[in-house]
Amino acid sequence: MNILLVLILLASKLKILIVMLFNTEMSNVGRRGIHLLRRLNAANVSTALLEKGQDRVIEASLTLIRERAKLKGELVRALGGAVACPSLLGVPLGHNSSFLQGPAFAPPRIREAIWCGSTNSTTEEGKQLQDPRVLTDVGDVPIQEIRDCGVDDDRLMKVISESVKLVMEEDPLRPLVLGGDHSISFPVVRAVSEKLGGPVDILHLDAHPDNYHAFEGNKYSHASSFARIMEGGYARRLLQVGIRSITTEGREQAKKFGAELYEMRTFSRDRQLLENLKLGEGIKGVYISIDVDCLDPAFAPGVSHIEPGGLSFRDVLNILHNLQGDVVAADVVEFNPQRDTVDGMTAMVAAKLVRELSAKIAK
Ligand SMILES: [Mn+2]
Repeated sequence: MNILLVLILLASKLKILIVMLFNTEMSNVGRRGIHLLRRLNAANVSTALLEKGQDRVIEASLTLIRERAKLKGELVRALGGAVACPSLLGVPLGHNSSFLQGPAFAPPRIREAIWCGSTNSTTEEGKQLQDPRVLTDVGDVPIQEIRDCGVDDDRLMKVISESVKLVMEEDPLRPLVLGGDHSISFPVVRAVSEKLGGPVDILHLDAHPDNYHAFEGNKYSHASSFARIMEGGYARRLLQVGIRSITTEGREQAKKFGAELYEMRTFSRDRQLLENLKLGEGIKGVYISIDVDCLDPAFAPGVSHIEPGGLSFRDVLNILHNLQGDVVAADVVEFNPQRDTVDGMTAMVAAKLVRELSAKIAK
């Protein structure tokens, strides 16, 4: 009887141990992501088989974007009269964030808020968003589906660039990209510059300069995208506005790249200049990158990196509305729905940024 009791006790202890081990293993898989699974698979599966499958998935993903862009381009051209038509392209990528990965879930929340019944579809300066010549949509790059097949970031970044080029292929469509974390700006700007055949001027609104050489060893980090952009020669001028969280390395990198820093601590002095910008002259145009955390958290709490002391929503709109220049593409990044208020206030903020950018691009 005693022996039986001991055996039962041992078995339950063993079960607890197994459950603990299993949980640890699962959380490791979760943390290290699909690349661990890829290595595990690689032991038993030939590389050729894996790569062939990845090629097919990527081709299918690009085909959907290509065909949607073609259809939307045909529609806009058939309606006539449009010289530039912004087209949404979602890039639901969050794994290059250094802290939280919620921005991967942003594109559908932003779309939902753009068309939310609580407001009408007219932009502040009177453009009608229901008109496909003012705003169209080619859908999302299926980031998670591609990563799930073990595709690495070198290739994934190329897929993002390729997707942007497919939109630009369909004149008069211009990419208006929904992030995602800020790492996506590198492949997007690269594609825009390569497709247009020269550098652009970049207006970058953000609490952070995102110019680390390789943050935490990741060259594709969301904190390193502007280092990649400047190294690639994709920008002539880089204006970074709203900056209020910058390290010594950040300042050194900004100096090295010749970036023009407009910090919050001197915003009242710089306001006049920033509300009268003229960019992109003599080159391929202007690219606008808006990190939602450029705004003070009072206006936009749904971000991963809450940094007090930022721009008001009206400050940002004044800068955008008054900007003179041909805006060839733009992105809105770093909205994190997992940190938003229950009524989705930051989603509405991100959506209004997208709506006003659409009005700025459309002509
Ligand atoms: Mn930021």
